[in-house]
Amino acid sequence: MIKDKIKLLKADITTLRVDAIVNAANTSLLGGGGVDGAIHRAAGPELLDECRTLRGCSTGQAKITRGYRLPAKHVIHTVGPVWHGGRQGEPALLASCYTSSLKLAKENDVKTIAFPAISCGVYGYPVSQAAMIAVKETVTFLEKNPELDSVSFVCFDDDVYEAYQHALDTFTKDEVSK
Ligand code: AR6
Repeated sequence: MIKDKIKLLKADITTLRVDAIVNAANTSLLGGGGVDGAIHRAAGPELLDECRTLRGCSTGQAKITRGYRLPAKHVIHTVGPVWHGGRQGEPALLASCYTSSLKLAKENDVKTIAFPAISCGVYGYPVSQAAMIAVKETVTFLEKNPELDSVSFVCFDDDVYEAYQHALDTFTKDEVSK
């Protein structure tokens, strides 16, 4: 079952021993606050050195680096959209963050991956809508790509956890009724 491959965690993503953690980065890929800052602090300066070679990343796209001092082997850096009210392509861009990251994971033989709630902090995306997009894109990808073993959604805040729980319940019901 797809739902058995999806986990909901309350954790600091920098502590996870997975093949790849996803970073909610900005287009420069040169670090920032929030989860991006936490990942760079935990990975050490070598991460920034590698990021400098990548020449940035467009919104909705993703790029991969090594994990350096993190327990995770890789970091997949993706750039979520800034929320401007929802009519400037934000849902498609956020969906693309998930699909681009998962595609990059597959291409790099990543079997276990953990996502933060991309765009749900400084970038202001409404959490309930973001959680539905994250879960929907992940379920669709897992249906087509069974080689991926597990996808964790890491929720730092209680409201984020509840939103993902609701989204997972929605999609779990769909799976059962198929
Ligand atoms: N582990 C898991 N989740 C975390 C952690 C952590 N250690 N720290 C924060 N979060 P944000 P965005 C949650 O603002 O909205 C940066 O400056 C946080 O509570 O990190 O995509 C970048 O450089 C929230 O739910 O990312 C960009 O400029 C979620 O991660 C900009 O922020 C995302 O919040 C990106 O903004």
